[in-house]
Amino acid sequence: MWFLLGVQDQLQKKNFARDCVCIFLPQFLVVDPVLCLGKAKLDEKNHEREKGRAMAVAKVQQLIEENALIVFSKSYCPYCIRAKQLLKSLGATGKIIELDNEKDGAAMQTALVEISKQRTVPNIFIKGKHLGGCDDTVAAHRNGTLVPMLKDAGAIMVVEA
Ligand SMILES: N[C@@H](CCC(=O)N[C@@H](CS)C(=O)NCC(=O)O)C(=O)O
Repeated sequence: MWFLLGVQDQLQKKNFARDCVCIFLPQFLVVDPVLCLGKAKLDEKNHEREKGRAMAVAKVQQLIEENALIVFSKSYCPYCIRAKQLLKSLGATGKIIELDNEKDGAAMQTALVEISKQRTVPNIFIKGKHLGGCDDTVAAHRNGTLVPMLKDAGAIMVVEA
């Protein structure tokens, strides 16, 4: 079902083109209200999706900023277990988020891709800086940079003698 609408000015024409599925004739606009409704619903869905994405990015960014050491992990992931064990063995303390136990874990993981360009877990940050995954953590330990980084972040307590 199509409606034929008279279009008075260019602005009206522009707004219709943005909000509706329509065909322009020289003096008229042909509008399908069913398709218009479908497009409005799709626009709303995209808007909600974008809102959810932005919220997840903000949440993850805040977690990274607020914690000297943070490990985004999955409880069953062997690489995560290895990285957490290594950090624990060094006496490091920090926040661990098991994404598989969080209701917005999938959204957080997508946000992590945006923030760090890394999809896999573990995804580790020290003092707001992206360290990487398990391999990167092990490599940093082997080349002697991990402990100083953790100390500088305050994630390992330094006891003055
Ligand atoms: N080389 C990576 C391997 C990490 C990895 O493959 N993790 C798996 C879980 S065990 C993963 O994130 N898979 C994708 C997913 O769970 O979405 C590292 O050292 O961290």
